Amino acid sequence: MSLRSISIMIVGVILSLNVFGQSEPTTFDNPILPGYHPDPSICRVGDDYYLINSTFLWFPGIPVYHSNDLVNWELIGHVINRPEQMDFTGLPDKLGVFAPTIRYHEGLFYVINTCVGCGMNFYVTASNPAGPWSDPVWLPEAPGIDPSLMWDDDGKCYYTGMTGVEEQKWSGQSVIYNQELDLEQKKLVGERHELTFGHANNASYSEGPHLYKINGKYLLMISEGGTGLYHSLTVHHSDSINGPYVADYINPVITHRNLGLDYPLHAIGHGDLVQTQNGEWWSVLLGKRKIDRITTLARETFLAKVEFEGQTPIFNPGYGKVLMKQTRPNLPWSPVKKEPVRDQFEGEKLGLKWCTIRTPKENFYSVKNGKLKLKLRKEVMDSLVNPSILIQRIEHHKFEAMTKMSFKTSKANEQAGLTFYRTNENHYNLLKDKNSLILIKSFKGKKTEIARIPFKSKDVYLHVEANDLEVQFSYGESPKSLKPIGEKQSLVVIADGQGNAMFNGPGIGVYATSNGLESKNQALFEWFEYDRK
Ligand code: 6LW
Repeated sequence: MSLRSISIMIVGVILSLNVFGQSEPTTFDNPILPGYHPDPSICRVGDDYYLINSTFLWFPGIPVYHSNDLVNWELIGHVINRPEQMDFTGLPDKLGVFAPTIRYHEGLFYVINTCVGCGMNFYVTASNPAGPWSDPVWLPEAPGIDPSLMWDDDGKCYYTGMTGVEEQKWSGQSVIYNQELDLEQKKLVGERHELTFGHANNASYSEGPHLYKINGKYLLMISEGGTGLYHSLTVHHSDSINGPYVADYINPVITHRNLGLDYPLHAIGHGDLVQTQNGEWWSVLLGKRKIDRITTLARETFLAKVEFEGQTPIFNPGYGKVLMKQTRPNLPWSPVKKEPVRDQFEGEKLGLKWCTIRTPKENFYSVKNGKLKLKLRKEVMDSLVNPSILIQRIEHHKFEAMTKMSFKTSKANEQAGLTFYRTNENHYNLLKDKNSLILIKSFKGKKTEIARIPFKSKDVYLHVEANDLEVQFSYGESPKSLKPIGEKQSLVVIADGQGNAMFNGPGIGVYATSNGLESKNQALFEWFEYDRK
């Protein structure tokens, strides 16, 4: 080999290494956003991509992710992050902000959505997608859920949504409709048009519509079958925005419902389309991974290639299903800075990944001098209120989490520790109280004390290790001397379809409560670690 070809090879290797020293892969892995990331919606501005998800009661709500390659995503902000914007108090975990849509038009980002149980349909705008987002503009005249927006060539803005029908001809029948949205008057105007009930003659829960104008024709993409086993995406075409819409013979354009109960990825549906600056089409959609038919990580966001044959979008040509690995989009590889495994609570702000449950009405935590301080308040996580809880998404079937906590109390009612939360009725807590550590399970609202161990010292390491469908809690006075507390527990407690755990997803984090009595006490957390195994 000549010196010249060696130097060309070296330059080639250097060019294929990006700033973070990783070589550029040719493929990507699904899900692109693992863990609780349902109902994805996406838009592109130049070579920037923005993606949002539904979050029900988690606050801040509706995360905004940014990417330049559709594979590496960075959390840049939240659409709902001021308590005045929305009040989730009193709502069960399956209500709150449902499937949102993000769009960009003439210098402004729009998110349109439904707060179920808390005001219904609204939109917000921002010139920077990282925020701040405006206060909601409510659309009380818009029935139903799952609103989407599109601008036609004449500049008019159209709202597309789903709602129930007065007399159902079959179970779960619903209708997709559109109406003009006058952004000056901030309300729906003109006639409402029924676009479709879905492709199947027994289509249930036709929902999650998005309307696109592609090559001069209108493409309506919707979900059918409900967000579980029968979920699917169908498309419908029209020459006119208000219809009539004709179902595509190829429908459903994608589904996993025909792959059998044991196929490890199901519930594929609720998609949105984006065209890259290089002309490729891609879709983001939701899906559920399964272990022994059980889903613990809830609905996650997947990416699939789309190619148009005429007006018909073909999802992953040659496969027709969502792939766990495939050739990545033809876009410059743009890795984002990885979150450190250990959050040291530096600075004065909590990282964007941390959320609470329901809208906080008062400050219950602070970050200072490398510590997270959590106030004990009388609220408990079993009630439909905002308790002193901070959690982050669980993104892996096998993971470990640990925190170092300092907490002391002389009162029997005060507790603080680690929480594995799905809903107010389904959770595990490893808590320290006056003189013990207790592992408590709540399943479908029934609370069981699994183990109690005498424990006196102020500092404690609380640890959890999840392995697919099982979880082991442990504790110690040092990370090297962890001891199990209780037997291995089942993660069915926080899985889909158990009690009211349905739309939302699981989180891991910290919790403190004085169980109904006022308190001035607080728990200090020095760090919190979360890592895949
Ligand atoms: C979402 C709708 C749905 O708005 O679930 O079952 C709702 N279908 O599309 C919550 O994700």
